[in-house]
Amino acid sequence: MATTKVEPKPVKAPAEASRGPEKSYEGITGKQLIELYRLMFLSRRLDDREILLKRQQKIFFQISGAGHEAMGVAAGLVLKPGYDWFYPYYRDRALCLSLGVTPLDMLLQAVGSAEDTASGGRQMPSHWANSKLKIVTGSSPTGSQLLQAAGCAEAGRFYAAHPDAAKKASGDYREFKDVTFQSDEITYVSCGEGATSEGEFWETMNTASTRKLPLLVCVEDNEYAISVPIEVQTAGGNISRLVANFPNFYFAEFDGTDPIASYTAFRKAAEHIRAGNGPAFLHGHVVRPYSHSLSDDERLYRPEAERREEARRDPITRLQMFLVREGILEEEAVTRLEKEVEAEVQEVSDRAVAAAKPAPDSVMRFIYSPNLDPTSAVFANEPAFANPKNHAQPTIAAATAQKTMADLINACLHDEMKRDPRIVVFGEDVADCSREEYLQQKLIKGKGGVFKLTAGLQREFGADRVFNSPLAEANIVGRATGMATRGLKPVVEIQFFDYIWPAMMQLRDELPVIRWRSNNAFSSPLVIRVAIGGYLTGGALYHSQCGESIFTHIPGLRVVFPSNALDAAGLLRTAIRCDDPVLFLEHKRLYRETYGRSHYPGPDYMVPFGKARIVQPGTDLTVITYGAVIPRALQAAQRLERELGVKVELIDLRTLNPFDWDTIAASVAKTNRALVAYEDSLSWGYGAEIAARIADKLFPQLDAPVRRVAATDTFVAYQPILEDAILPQANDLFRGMKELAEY
Ligand SMILES: Cc1ncc(C[n+]2csc(CCOP(=O)(O)OP(=O)(O)O)c2C)c(N)n1
Repeated sequence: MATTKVEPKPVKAPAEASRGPEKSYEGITGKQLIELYRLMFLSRRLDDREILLKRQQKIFFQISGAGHEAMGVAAGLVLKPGYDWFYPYYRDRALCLSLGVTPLDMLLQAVGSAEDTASGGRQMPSHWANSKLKIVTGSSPTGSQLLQAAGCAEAGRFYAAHPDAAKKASGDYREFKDVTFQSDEITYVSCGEGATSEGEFWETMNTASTRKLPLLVCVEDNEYAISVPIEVQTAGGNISRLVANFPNFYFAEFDGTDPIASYTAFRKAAEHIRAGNGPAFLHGHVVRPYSHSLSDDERLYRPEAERREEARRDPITRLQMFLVREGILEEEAVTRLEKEVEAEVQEVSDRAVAAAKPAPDSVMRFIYSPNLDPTSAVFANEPAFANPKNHAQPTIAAATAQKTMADLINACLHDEMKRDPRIVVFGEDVADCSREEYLQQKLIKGKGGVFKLTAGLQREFGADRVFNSPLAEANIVGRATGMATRGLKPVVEIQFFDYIWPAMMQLRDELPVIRWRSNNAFSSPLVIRVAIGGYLTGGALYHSQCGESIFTHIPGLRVVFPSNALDAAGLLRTAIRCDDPVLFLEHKRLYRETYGRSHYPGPDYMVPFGKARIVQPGTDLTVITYGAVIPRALQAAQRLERELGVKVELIDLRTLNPFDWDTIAASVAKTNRALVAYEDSLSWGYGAEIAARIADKLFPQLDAPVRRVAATDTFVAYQPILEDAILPQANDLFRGMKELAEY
C-alpha cells in the first residue's frame, strides 16, 4: 500500500540546476505544465462565464469544478481519451477539457441547446457525456455512477477474455451496439468525499476488490458536501483510512491541488491497473473556492477566516506562481495565455447563447430504442413444437407431461446464451456453485437459483458468464447497467421482488434514463428477472409483494408479467433480444403450477410486447388482468357462465409497459362492461391506470362503471387465513364479475 498523507503546501519543485519549459518535474515537462495551466485556467474561466450567464438568466443552473482542476488535468495527462472509459463527477470540468470535450460543448449544455452533444438540452450543465471520448453519460445522484463504472470495467475485461463476443450480429440489439475494448484499459470513476457515504460506494469498493477490476476510483475531497463537513460525513475524517484494508488496490492520498503530486498518483495507479494487478483508489485533497453551486451560499456555514485560509491553496494561483518562479513562463506570457483563454471563452459563449434551442415536440424521442421496436413483427415468431399435435393452449386441466414456466424460462436462458455470447447471468445464488472445483470434482449437484431457474447455466457456459453477486441488489443492477452500456446483455436476477428496493436508485434514476438523458448517445438494454407475487401460503410480508405499478410508472423501462409457461418463454426471448431495458416479472406461484404448462416451443419462439392474449372470448363482460390472477379469473369466469350464462371475455395483458390498448378497446366496445383485476393492493395499483383510461376514452360505450378487484390496502400476511382475505381470490373475482354483469 502506498498511502501518503500530504499536508497542503505550495507546489514545490525539486532543486535542480535547469529551469524552464524543458525541465521535468516528476515526469511532467515544463511545456506540459504550461498546457496544464492553460486547461485549468480555461476550466475556471468557463465556470466564471457560466456564473455570469446564470446571473443574466441565459442559463438555469451552475455547479463549478473550481478547486478540483489540478487533479482533473493530471488524470487527463495519464489516462487515454477514446481508449479508457470515464464516469466523471460534476466537478470534473478540467478532466473533461483535457480529454477533448470542447468549451463550446460545455456551454451548449449550460444553455440547454439542441446542439448540446451530451444531452440535447436535457441535462444540467456539468453532466458530462461524449461517446467518442468514452465519457459515459452521468447523472445527478451522487453515488450511482460508481457501480456502473465497475460494470463497465468488468465488460472490458470480459471482451478481452472473449473477443468473439464483441462481434456484431444482426437480428437483435447487437446490430445497434458497437463494441470496442482494450486489453489494458482503465475505467475511471470519481466522486466527492460526501458521496463515499453512499452504500453504492462501498459496494463498488467491495466488488472492485473481489474481482480485481481495472477500475480507478478517485475521491476528490474538498471537505464539504454542500454544508456538511468531513468530520460529520466520514468516521475519523479520512476516507483513505477507512478503505485501506480492501485487498488488491493501489492506494494513494495526496495534495489534489498540486498537479505534479496528482500526476504521480495517477501515473502509479494507471501502471498498477494496466499491469492487471487490480483497482486503484486515489484520494486527493482539494478545495472548493466557490459555494457548492450557485444555489448555495457558503457564507452561511463557513466563516470568512476558513474561506481565506482555503483560498491560499487555490490550485490556479499556486500553479501560476510556480510557473513564474520556475522560469517556465514569464509573467507577461502568463498574461498573454490568460487573455487568449478569455477571448476563447467569450467567443464560444456568444456562439452557445445564439445556438438553436431544442424543439418542444422532441421530448418523446429516445425514451426507447429508435432502432428496434419490441412490439413489431420482428418479435413475432411462432412456436416450433416437436409434435404440434401434443400442444394445447394453457388450461386449468393437468398437463403434467408438459413443461412448467420454470422449465421453459430455464430452457430459454440456455438457448439464448448459446446463441448470444454477450449474455451474462448474475445475481444472488444464480450460479451452480461459486467454488467451481466442487463442480469439476462432481462433489455436488449445484444450486442454480433459489427457484432453480438458472440451474445448469454455469455448468454449460462457465463462471465467466454465470456467477454469483454479493448480497446487494443495487450492485446487481448498477453493474449490469455499466456492462450493458458496453454492449453486453446482462440477464440478472433479483431473488425476490420484496428486496428490489436497494436497487431503486439504479432502477429509477439510471438504467431507464440513460438513453433519453444522453439523447441516444448511450443505452443500456438488459433484462432484470424478478420473482414476484404471493398466493404462497406462508409467504408473508417479505416474500409476497407485488408493486409492478411503481415500475410501469418509469418511462424507459419495459415491464413484462407472463401468466403461463409458453408466454414466459416467448416474452423472455423478446426481452433478451430487444434493445431496451426490461423488468421481467416472474410469478413464483406460477413457476411450477399445473395451469399454463406447455411443450418446449423451440429456440426462436418470441412474443412481441404490447400484444394481449384473449384467454377466453366472451360477449357480456371484459375482464382485464395478468399474472397469477389469470387462472383465478378464468375459474370465476367459467363459474359465471355455468351459473348465470354470462360470457366473460378474459384478457391477459402479458406486458404492462407497453400494454395492448387496442385489444382492451375492441373488447369493451363489444361487451360494454369492464373489470380490471390485479394482485397488488387496490389503491394506486396498475389497474387504476387501465380503469381511468377506459373511463376516459370509452365512456360512451360503457353500460356500467369500470370496476376493480384487487388486494386489500395492506401488506400480505403470513397466516393463510389472512393471506386469503388479503389477496383477490376466485370468489372475490366471481362476486365482482357478477355484480358488474348485473349492474
Ligand atoms: C443521492 C443524492 N443525494 C443528495 C443529492 C444532493 N447533493 C448534490 S451534491 C451533494 C453533496 C455532494 O458532496 P460531495 O460528494 O462531497 O461532492 P462535492 O460537491 O463536495 O464535490 C448533495 C447532497 C444528490 N445529488 N444525490
